[in-house]
Amino acid sequence: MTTFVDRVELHVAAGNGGHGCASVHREKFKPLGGPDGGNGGRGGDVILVVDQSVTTLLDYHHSPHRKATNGAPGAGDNRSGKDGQDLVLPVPDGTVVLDKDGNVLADLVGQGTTFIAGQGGRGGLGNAALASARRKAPGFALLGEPGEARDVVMELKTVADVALVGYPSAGKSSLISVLSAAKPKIADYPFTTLVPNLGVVTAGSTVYTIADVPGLIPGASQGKGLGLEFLRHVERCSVLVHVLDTATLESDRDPVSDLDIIEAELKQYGGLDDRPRIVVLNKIDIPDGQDLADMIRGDLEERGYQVFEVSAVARTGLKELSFGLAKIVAEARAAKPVEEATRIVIRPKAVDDAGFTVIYDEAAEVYRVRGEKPERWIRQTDFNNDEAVGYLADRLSRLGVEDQLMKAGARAGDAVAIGPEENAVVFDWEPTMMAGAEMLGRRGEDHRLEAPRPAAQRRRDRDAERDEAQQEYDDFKPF
Ligand SMILES: Nc1nc2c(ncn2[C@@H]2O[C@H](COP(=O)(O)OP(=O)(O)OP(=O)(O)O)[C@@H](O)[C@H]2O)c(=O)[nH]1
Ligand SMILES: [Mg+2]
Repeated sequence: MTTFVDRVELHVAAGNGGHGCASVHREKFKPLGGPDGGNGGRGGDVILVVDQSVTTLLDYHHSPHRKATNGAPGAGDNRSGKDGQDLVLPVPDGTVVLDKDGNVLADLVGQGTTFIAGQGGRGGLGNAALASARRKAPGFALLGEPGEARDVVMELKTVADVALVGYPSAGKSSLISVLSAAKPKIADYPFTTLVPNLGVVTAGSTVYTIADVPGLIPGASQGKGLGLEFLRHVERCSVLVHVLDTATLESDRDPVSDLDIIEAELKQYGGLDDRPRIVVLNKIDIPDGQDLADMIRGDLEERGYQVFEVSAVARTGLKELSFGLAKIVAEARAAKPVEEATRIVIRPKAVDDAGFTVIYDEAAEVYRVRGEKPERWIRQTDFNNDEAVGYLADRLSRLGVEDQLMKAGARAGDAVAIGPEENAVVFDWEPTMMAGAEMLGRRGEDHRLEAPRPAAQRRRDRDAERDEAQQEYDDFKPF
């Protein structure tokens, strides 16, 4: 059997951010100038976008690995690295994106609906951007962050107004080919259609889409034939059309029992009871077919079905059918809430951007720090560069990580791990004096015993205190 293409696994890798550059401005016969290392470029995102001209996931079946380009590293003379290019992947309307565990990440319906499947890494800052009054000439730059890499599963649930269901060879694809401009494959053997065909029908002022589904047989809902997989395409359609073959040569079949069997399969599959249905008796160009249609028509109408007699080959009854469907589609649309404008699906952030947690992991005897920022800063740090490591310690301290470690009971020399358990950076903790100074006040003094000081004196004291803390911090070599 031809490979199944409306469910594919896709491996996306967003681009890595470019590293920042550490460079010092040089000119002939001039003293060394300031830092002039540029920033690294951002890595490209991998973006899924609904494109209604795309109808299958076949492309992704053939090449399931997709990567966006990396950001370029920064360079001297304040030159920023170029951003990586986003990789835009067109997907059919109705593509559902799931993670490996089957959780729905995005349900992409409507032209232009967008989902960022892989986020590009940030570029690292160059030393020019890291310079400050305190750190006039940083001898380091930040590393670019790796782009997000992940595996997703994409499933297609065709979005059409009308779904044609029926036995193999009932003439579903033939009907689409004569009602619309679509040219699906038609043949006299069962299971000609392996993925749904979509056609656009214009009937008066109503334009609607019609899809066929691979032929169904008894037990389809249990996986017989092409099975249940394809019934998911029906889920998105608002009207169901039973296409019944009035001229089948199989002796054990007739249109009414075919209808009952397909209905039983739909029931088994579930969730389709509320969809309006009509019946199309096809192949009435064959004399026996017309006779049979005449015989059963009343029966079907009694059951409440609106019945259309057609021949896809002789092209009879098609106008009545297409206008009849237009009416039902218009009613179904009127009953549905107005369609939203193009949606952009944004994934919620797992962790609060500014937040972090510190917990003591007794089993491993380590303090664990988790949080978006601390983990990002770790990735950005070149651990071969002492200055870069000092900068990291400074950032962590300013975020309050050191304070929290102290509150959690950490002492100098304790193991601290930042990042996910399987991929953490572990180091022996040396509290920086910045954190210590804030926590404990000036050593050798007790604030409670202090006499009130004039404002100017307080300001001078505070400045001195800060300078002292800064000096201690500057002298201090963490890790
Ligand atoms: N005589 C006659 N033959 C028809 C008519 N409609 C379809 N057929 C023939 O029936 C056979 C099956 O038609 P398809 O349109 O491929 O049937 P299908 O329902 O799409 O079948 P699957 O894709 O296998 O489920 C083809 O040989 C068609 O030419 C019709 O109105 N009259
Ligand atoms: Mg077909």
